[in-house]
Amino acid sequence: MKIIGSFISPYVRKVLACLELKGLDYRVDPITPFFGNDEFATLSPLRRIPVLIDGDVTLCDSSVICAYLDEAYPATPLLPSDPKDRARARWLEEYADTRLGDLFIWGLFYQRVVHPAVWGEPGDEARIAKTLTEDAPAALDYLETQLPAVGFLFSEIGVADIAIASFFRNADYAGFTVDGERWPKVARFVAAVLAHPVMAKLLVFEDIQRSADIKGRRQALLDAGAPLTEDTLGMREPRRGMMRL
Ligand SMILES: N[C@@H](CCC(=O)N[C@@H](CS)C(=O)NCC(=O)O)C(=O)O
Repeated sequence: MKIIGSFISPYVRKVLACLELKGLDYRVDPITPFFGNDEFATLSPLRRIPVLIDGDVTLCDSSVICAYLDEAYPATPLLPSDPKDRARARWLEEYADTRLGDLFIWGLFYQRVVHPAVWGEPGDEARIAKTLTEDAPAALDYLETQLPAVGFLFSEIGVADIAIASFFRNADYAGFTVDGERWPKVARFVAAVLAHPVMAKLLVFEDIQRSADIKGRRQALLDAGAPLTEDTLGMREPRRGMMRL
């Protein structure tokens, strides 16, 4: 199986962690968002990552990909078995991808990390301030009512736990930490999921990607055991996709 994506995307991380949880073999075609060539656009019409290629099937969108993985490779399920729990897991996955994505990716990580690096300009300070003072606290208030005081959401770790925690790792990269006194359940839950072996394993590759010089990055990742394919879809100049700015 091939995943087109970057180790530091929260949506890619979610898919890779689910592949790890299921013990499936995969390779990553390492593309940086906004730098995809025309072939990438034919595989991903919204120009977004991740993309999964499994034999003759090509799929976009992390939720579609994880649902496919769970149906095609049912061992170690990503969802609980009870219908009500399954529905709640899907909702929390959707809440993470949509709301936490808006806040932590587009409101913080994109503004503070991606925008200066890719477009060479500072991000939107007003948007960062609104995210930090209003929108993120409201989301954490909601999560505090949804997350358990111990363990994972359901009996075993699954896609909803992984999706939620994945966004907090990018929030951390953008300088945001959860106030454990105000949101103790969120702080404990995020720490527990990020410490799980399937997430911890990926952190090694993320650290290299964030710190290694771009010329030495590929070799550093390979040396650390990252399962990479050839880099076939990148290009030199970034191209704006259909970003939700
Ligand atoms: N709903 C999609 C969102 C994927 C997404 O937004 N990925 C970002 C990287 S974190 C991307 O590729 N952005 C490029 C763009 O919007 O042009 C999913 O769950 O896979």
